[in-house]
Amino acid sequence: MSIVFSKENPLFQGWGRPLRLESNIAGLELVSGEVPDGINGCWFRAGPDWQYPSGRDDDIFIDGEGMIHRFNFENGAVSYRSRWVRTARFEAQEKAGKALFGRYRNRYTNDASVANISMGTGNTNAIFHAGKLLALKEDDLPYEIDPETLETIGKYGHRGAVKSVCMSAHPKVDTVEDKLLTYAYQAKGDATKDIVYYEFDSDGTLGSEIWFEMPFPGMVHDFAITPSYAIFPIFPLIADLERIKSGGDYYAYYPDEQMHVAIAPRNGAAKDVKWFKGPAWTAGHMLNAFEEDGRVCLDLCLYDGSCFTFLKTDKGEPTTFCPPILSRLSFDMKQQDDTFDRRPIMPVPCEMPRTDDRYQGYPLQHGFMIVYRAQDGTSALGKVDMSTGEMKTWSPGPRSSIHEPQFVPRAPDAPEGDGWLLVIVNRLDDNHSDLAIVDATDIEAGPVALLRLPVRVRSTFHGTWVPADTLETGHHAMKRTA
Ligand code: V55
Ligand code: FE
Repeated sequence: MSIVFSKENPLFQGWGRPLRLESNIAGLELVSGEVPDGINGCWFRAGPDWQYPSGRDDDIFIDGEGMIHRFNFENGAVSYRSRWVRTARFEAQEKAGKALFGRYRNRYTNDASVANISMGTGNTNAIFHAGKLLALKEDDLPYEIDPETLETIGKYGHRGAVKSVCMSAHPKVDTVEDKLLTYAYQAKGDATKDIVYYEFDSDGTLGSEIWFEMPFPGMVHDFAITPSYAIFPIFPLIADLERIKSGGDYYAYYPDEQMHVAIAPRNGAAKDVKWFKGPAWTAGHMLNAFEEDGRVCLDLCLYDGSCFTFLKTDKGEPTTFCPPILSRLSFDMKQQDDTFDRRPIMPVPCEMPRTDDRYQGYPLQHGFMIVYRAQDGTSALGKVDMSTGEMKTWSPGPRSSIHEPQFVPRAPDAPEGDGWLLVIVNRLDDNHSDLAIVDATDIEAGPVALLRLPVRVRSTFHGTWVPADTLETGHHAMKRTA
């Protein structure tokens, strides 16, 4: 059987070339600087790769099989390991020696032999809670991964407590209270309107859940929390079963629909959910939310149209590129009507916003993100002052791009933003990646350490830092100082 990836699809060209490699590199080469003493633990990330070519030209980058990556920091040395997430889908294809699954989330394009196998890839995020490392994709339940070997243990439904068929890839792990705050959307299956919000205790026991319905089966890729509320932005990227059954795209962009924001009191019920509506804006990723004078503020990378140019409109027309602008939406929880305010925080387009996650839900001073330098695929690390919008950057050099940055606190009780940023740098012309460690309090100074991988780290989506003692005890023990 011949393995041929589409030459028509730019997805498989250049840096996107499938790598299909499980790595085990003990001791990364130090190019410059020194790995700081205080960084001990593991950085886990998830990303897509392609087990086999589907033979189609409509594959999209969010649909590759999951690869879990780990950088292990120990006594100033860093090792790297990557392993496939051995999902049911992966194993079925491995057995057949070829792709059996068709286009993104469209089960009607799958081989008949896998009609009852879920399409989850585990390619989007890796989180650690209650002693378990989980690989996530929003259309399936988590896969539990052995944090030591990165072998896949199996699908994980919180000991049967989870009634949704899937779980978001963007949970919030409260590393101070050691809780997992998460949700599922289209929670009863493809194109269903159900959302469920879950809170899990420090031992992984389900504490509370709130079920409610969306106005349409929209995309809710990420959400936000504050001490009192869970905030769900529901965008007019809508799944339509008729379109899906006819072999079309899972999602389309509906410019005549509205975005909706559902704000649920965390200790409340479905009847307490407050709804807001706005234009047909979209977003993938939230930076943070917080409460202020009876309002809820939500900071996110907002697009004035579709956030995915590979999607068409509901009428089958192409969607046009519009830049993601870090914006603040503000919701008056006492007001009677369903409107909200919007203002930009920073004018430079950015994505994959991250924070010092100990302070998720509280007003933040610092945001970290990828800023785009040009249309040639290069990018830089950005840091924004959330109150002034002032941006600082570190550029990794020519023909280079970065993955989503990861903040590591200098100590469990360090002030907000005091720590390091871990950044994977793609050397676009050199067929390898570097790992940069940047002091988060002075990113313009450049990396305090730069390490070199002998291989590419194919682009990853999201990940998590797990301190060594948390890996050992299974519990998060961070502190908030204010
Ligand atoms: C997104 C990403 C996904 C996905 C659906 O960024 C939405 C939004 C990485 O996979 O499956
Ligand atoms: Fe995401």
